[in-house]
Amino acid sequence: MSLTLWHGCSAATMRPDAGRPYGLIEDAALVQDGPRLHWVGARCDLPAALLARCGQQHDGGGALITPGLIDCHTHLVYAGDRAHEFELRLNGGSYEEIARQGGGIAATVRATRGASAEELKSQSRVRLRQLLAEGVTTLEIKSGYGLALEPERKMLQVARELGHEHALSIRTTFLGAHALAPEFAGRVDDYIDEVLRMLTVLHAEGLVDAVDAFCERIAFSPAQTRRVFEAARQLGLPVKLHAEQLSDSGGAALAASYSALSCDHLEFLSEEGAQAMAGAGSVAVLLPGAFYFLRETRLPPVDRLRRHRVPMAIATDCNPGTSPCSSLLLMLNMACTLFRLTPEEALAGVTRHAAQALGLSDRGMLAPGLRADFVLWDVQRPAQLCYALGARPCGKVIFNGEER
Ligand code: DI6
Ligand code: FE
Repeated sequence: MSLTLWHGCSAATMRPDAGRPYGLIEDAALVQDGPRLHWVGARCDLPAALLARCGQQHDGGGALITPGLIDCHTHLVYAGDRAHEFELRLNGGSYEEIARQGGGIAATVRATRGASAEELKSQSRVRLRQLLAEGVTTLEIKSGYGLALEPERKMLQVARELGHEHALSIRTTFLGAHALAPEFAGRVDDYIDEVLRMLTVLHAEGLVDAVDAFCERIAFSPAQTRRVFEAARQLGLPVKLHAEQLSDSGGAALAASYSALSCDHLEFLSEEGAQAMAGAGSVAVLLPGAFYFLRETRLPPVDRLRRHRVPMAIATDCNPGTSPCSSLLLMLNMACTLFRLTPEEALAGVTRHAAQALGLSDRGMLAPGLRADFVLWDVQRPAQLCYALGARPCGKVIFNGEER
């Protein structure tokens, strides 16, 4: 089979071993063999024999090529929105009032339970397409607004179907332990029993790639989280955790003891937590959209993460309550402006490290043998992807070797 050459471009390979920021190659050539990259390097180093095998040749027109972007933490499948709560609060309404009117996560659970699978899919598709338009080629989607078997299954099925309808990869995460189901008020441990039952069923149906929980004073305790992780381990599923978002409950160290793929949020991460994550190889997923939208003041300990060499990923956390956001490029900017990541760290956070946060070793960089998922951007330098607000620099997107 003949190969395809891309030239007339620069390439941010994001390879850490390249010895240059972003693994940048100025005058680059990429050779793809169908769905895989075959050769990536400087155009002048492209072997003549390889060039001769390239049946198709594309001139990138000076584009910057990066790996396809990866949004590794979203709650993208949900029904309704919470704009009304947003408005109430800005008109002086209190949390109690909003809660009394049935607001918060409970409102989204009601809307999601009440929506048909088709309604849920069409509402979620709008957000998914916004991410697609920004060069996202891999997307994680969590359940957690069903909180009972049928609606959790519906959410995961919708997520899988969206993946089949669009040219991108979707990874599903079971987040039954997101909030207490209303039917279980006052009986949290009984709800965890139910979460374990749901997990077993949904895993058997092939709907679960990973397991997550919300470990926080307002959600589930470390002991309850541990029960969920034990069940995941029995099923051979990797775990992740919403940890240390509003307080330090030791969730990151607990997750690390289960070799978590990632710990997410982490504003209150301790020294011990960071150390445990480093030892376990867990990725720190930072979510600047939630930090911004909740007007948090406690920053995630980026220097601590750097010191312990914990890889940092960046994601949208797309959800109706705390991060109503479907722009990963905006998150790149916020990771830099709010969290003071360098543009190189931010870009690694939506490519190489985001792949690692999902346990995917076949993507996130431009290198031979990896998936041919890449984006041609209408920019000259990688930092421009982090710098501009509201720009639409995404040109061609190649997914699984084919133009999308
Ligand atoms: N942490 C959060 O901040 C969100 N979920 C989570 O685990 C809240 C989601 C919502 O309000 O709908
Ligand atoms: Fe989240």
